[in-house]
Amino acid sequence: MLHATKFLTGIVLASSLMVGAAAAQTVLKSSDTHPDGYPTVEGVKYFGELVKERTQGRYAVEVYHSAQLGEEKDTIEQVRSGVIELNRVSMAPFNGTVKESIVPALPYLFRSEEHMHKVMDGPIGDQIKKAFEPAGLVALAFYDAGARSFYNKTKPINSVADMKGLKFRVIQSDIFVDMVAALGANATPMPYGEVYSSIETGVIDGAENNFPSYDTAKHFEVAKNYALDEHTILPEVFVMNKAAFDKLTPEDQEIFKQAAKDSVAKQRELWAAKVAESRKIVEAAGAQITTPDKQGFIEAMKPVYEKHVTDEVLRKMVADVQAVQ
Ligand code: GTR
Repeated sequence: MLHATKFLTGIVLASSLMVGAAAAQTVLKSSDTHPDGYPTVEGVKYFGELVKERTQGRYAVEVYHSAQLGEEKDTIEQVRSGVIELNRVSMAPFNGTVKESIVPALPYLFRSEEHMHKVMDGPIGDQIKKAFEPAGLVALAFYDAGARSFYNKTKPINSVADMKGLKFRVIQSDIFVDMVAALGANATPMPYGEVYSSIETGVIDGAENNFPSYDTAKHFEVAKNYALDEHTILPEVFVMNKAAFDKLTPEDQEIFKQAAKDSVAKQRELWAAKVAESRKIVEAAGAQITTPDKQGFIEAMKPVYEKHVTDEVLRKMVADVQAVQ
């Protein structure tokens, strides 16, 4: 009996040591404004799986989706200060702090998603990644977010003239405020989570986003007129707190970078499928999609370049992007 108890105690002790070893795993927190299943959430989850596998379980990633940790601007502060280690956000909220992030946000700079991929996967993308470091961040990857377009509850948009006087929520960046002003409309930057009720109550007429956001945030329920003006093809950025990254061994840093790179391919695949699915969902729910004359939008938004492309570094970057075939 005594022996049996000793034996059992031994097993309990051994298993609690194993639990102890598992608990030594470092769990990294990552934020995302989108719901579970959204391509960015799944991209980061995939990154986490690869990191876990390739570090033999020493690191794991927990994704806090659906803005559980707060709105994008707040979570950017959290990842910069190290409260959380990872974050997947749009690049637009960085426009005021990371100068080079302005370039991919410029209206109609990218000719297509293919062009954007070529630029962001090449030396200009690396230059933009590097520019996040002084902000205390390592940009691990750029993810797809398709093209942003305007939608509103008031009327269908077929030309720039139709935009006049409408009130739009824009993502939190001065460039977007100026884009809307250039079209003769009014812009209000506000957190993503406030958009639905602001449209519903008439504080604003609409907003601007891609099909998957328009769909999953249910904005199509309150703003039925979606105009495919496609003013920016702005990618998302997946960032890591720099101090947390610097603490990794060089081997682990490579594992993280490679896992991020591998997650890009996965996210792009999921993205393409989601765009098609979301378009179907919103159309079935009664969204009216118009295809306005893009040339008018391109011409009207030219002053945005004069105002925001203000130095040699940015001018060269814009020219470099345009030169990528
Ligand atoms: C989405 C983007 C989000 C968020 C949102 C917004 O397209 O994926 O990260 O930035 O737009 O408009 O706030």
